[in-house]
Amino acid sequence: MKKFALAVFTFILLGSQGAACLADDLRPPLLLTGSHQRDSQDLSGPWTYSRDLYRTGLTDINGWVAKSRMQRYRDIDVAAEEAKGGATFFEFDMDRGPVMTIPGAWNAAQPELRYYDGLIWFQRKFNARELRGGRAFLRFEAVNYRAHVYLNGKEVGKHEGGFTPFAVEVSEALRAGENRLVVGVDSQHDAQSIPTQITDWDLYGGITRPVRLVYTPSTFIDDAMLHLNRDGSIAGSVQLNGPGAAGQQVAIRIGDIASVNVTTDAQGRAAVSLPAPRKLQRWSPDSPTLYDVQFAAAGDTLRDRIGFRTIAVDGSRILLNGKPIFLRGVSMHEEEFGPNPARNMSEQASRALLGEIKHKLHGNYVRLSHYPHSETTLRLADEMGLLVWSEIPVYWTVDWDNPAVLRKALAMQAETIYRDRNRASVILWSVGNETPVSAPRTRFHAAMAANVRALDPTRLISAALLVERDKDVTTINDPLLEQLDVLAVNTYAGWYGDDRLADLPGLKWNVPANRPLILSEFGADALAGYHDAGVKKFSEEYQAAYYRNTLAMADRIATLAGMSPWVLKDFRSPRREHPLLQNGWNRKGLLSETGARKQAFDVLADYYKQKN
Ligand code: GCB
Repeated sequence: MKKFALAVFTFILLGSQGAACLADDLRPPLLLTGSHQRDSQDLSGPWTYSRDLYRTGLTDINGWVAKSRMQRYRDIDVAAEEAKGGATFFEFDMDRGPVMTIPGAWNAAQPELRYYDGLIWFQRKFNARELRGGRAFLRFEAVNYRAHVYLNGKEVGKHEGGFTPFAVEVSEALRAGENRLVVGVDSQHDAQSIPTQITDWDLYGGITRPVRLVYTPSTFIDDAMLHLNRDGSIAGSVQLNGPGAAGQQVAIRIGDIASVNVTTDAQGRAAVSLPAPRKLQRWSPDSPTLYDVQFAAAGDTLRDRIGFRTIAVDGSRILLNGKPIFLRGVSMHEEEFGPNPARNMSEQASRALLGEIKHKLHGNYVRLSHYPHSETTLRLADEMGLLVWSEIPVYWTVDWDNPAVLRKALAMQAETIYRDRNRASVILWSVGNETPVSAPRTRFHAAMAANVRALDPTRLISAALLVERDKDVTTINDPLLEQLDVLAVNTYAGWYGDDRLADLPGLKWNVPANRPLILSEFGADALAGYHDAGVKKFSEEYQAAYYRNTLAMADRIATLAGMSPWVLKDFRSPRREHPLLQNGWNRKGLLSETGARKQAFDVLADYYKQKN
């Protein structure tokens, strides 16, 4: 009977696509949540590398080259070979290779790699200590787009997806003393990748976020989560990993205001539930209270800083801690810091960008587009008090009818949710951006929405939808609407197309009266420093006037619950090749690539100030 129920649920989830995946299947086998606080070694710093233009490390053409030279180099124990006086010449010899600083995209590292799109092998040597019964893991926060990981000549793992973390166990392959880690990074996207080859942002291939060697006891806490329920109770879960995972007592402490003990089941899992302590202060943008939370079990301790708040929808309003809130936000790409961005978000860079939103724009919300941003950014959003929209790059179009692609999307979504579900700042999981309506696409998104609801019923689901225009009336004609808690639309009237700016305030929105609506994007390009009294496109004056008129239009949408105009900062995009105005940059930033404020920045800041 249970099996039958499961099968029915799977069918509902995936409709005719037939692939069987449920939320539980999608739990990454290993999470190592909070590993930055664990006993670990940061492998940031100089790595050597070798380009592999013919992809020989991953290819065996018709068995002619049984093992390519790259593969031989990668799989050999170089140190042992040299010690016994063996081969010392390798064509892909990374001991002598050029050096790159990791984390960071290769595009910014060397001029010749600016537009390199393909495979690069990286090597890092490091010393490890003896494990003495403990275990060791490599945890990568992000590798764009595919990673092939080898330790001391042995393949230890691979991963697809450029923005989510993955961990591999290396207890067997690791040596006390020197180790050689080789990672093949393949930036090539295709029609079955997520996203596909064409987006409106730069490729940024490489090991773009930190890599750590993490040490744990033989049984350890792989993941632990707590949140505040809408009924006022605190709930959560703990997952242990290891031979002693079953039947363990887990002691949980929330600051000095609450503590509770639970016992794990046969799968090493325990549910947590307790009444919210009377002293509990709710997290909000105005008062982003975080508690030091500690989970202790089997000689292991996992720490996190967690905020407690509720998020809900009531008619057309979004309620934070039971009170209506208007989301005063902006969209942001991650990599855009400094004139030669390398998609390496240091805490300082992230703080600077979020600070612009919070303190200068008077915002309380950020759309982290179009993929999961770094853990650093999410933790800072918690700390600084910014609400977050999070999304995975199911962008424009993917191979909707392909079950393998759906599985990738669901896995990516699960990796994101498991990574960030302790972040109070995250209130919205988005399941797509501007995907043209069709039956297979709607089925795909519906499966994603069902997946999100199963993984995390405490947050709201949205998607940035396309709209239809008939004369001056805009409609959302999209069956996906039924699956969403919050409707969101991208609208570019006054920029793309022929609308006159003066007509924007008069545009009408035919949207459901009892659902909250967010303007997830609106924007216009401006080249910083280009002024034109005639208010020509690409001038700062045009962008500022566009904002004034679009905000006047927004004021007349009765169900509007927030907005995240496009975009905080100019960002690189290879499809933006106008030789004078763009030069490879999308110029819709309120800030230029060097951080200069354009006129529209003040227009939005003034608007948010009076809305605050
Ligand atoms: C959009 C996309 C965003 C683009 C933007 C633009 O609707 O969601 O990724 O960069 O428009 O500038 O056209």
